[in-house]
Amino acid sequence: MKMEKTNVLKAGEIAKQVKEFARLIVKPNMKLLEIAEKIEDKIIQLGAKPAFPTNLSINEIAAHYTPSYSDETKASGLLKIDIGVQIDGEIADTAFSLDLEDSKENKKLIEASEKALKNAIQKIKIGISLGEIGKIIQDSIESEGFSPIINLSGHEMKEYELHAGLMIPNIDNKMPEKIKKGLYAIEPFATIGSGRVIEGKPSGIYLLEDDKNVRNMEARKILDFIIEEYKTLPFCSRWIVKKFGTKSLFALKQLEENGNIHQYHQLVEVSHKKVSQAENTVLIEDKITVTTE
Ligand SMILES: [Co+2]
Repeated sequence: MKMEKTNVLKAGEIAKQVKEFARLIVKPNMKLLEIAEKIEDKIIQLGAKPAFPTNLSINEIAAHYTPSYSDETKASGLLKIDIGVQIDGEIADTAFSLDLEDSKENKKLIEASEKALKNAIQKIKIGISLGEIGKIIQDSIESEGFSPIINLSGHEMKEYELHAGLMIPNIDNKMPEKIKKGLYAIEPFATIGSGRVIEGKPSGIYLLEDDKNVRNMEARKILDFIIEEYKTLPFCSRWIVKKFGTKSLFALKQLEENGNIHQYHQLVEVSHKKVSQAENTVLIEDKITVTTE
């Protein structure tokens, strides 16, 4: 599938602006629901769409937390803000972490993932192996006294495909496969824990799996909306409730049971220790362009 470079760069520029906006507005004790809605409204205001529901994951939750429509959770601790922007399916994926409790340890963890991201981007180019990039990330995080999360990784992106093609490891997995031209998200995670995530509670984040028929009329209507509006990009129950009301929650359950949509789980650090994340999107051609910075 061809890539529209103009949209790739524009999505990146918007993601960068939204990240700056988020840094300004997020304060301790602000509701996650309000943060997610402000970020997603900003993306739309700037002329794009969310590429996935804004992830707002606190402390030991590494990823895949997005507020539900009635979520009362407040921002606290070590908060990771993972933002996706898309224009006609071309994606920018970027994340940063905030210390909301003035903790020295949080700040060091955040610095470690940021340093790993910076070092990986400095070295990435056509022909470098995946294992070599993983080694740079692992060494950067370990030299700060922390561990990378070994079962989370960066990823290639294609039109309407958030996770496509190559995976960019966060450890030296010795993978000899080489980076080629394309669009990649690099996302190191650092933790004081043992460095692995396991599945937690259902996240309310979904992906279209199969457009096969579903008997229930309401479910069919919602499935048609999902196909039209999100295509093969992730969406969440909060967005569906906003459009169709709370009665749509039952339809979502039916779609999941019928195999039309897949629900992700929250990803939690196995030893329940804090996790930081940093992420940018990089366009690899003969030259390297960080689209989200
Ligand atoms: Co990503």
